[in-house]
Amino acid sequence: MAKTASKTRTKVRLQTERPRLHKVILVNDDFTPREFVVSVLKAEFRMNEEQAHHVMMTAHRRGVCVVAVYARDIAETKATRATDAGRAKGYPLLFTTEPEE
Ligand code: TYC
Repeated sequence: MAKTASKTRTKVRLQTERPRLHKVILVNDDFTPREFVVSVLKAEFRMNEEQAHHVMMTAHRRGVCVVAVYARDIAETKATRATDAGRAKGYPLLFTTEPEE
């Protein structure tokens, strides 16, 4: 019986890959008051009034705006907290996350 040649190849990774960062994305809607969106951005993402207003207006005009990037668990926690702040007031305010390329 012929012997089957078998070689094990081990791929050596020289560096540990960094975990991908995740974007927090603000989604526009027709109901949440602008000032409330600004207040959530200031409270949850440590923005000043000017930065928060700019991000809110970008989402308002374009439909979405990237708010910030974080490690995945931090991005998800902040998006959930910010979305919950709107829900607590009965607003459909939505923050989502997605991995960076
Ligand atoms: N479009 C809302 C309004 O006119 C304001 C708003 C902006 C809501 C951005 C959500 O992500 C948002 N009241």
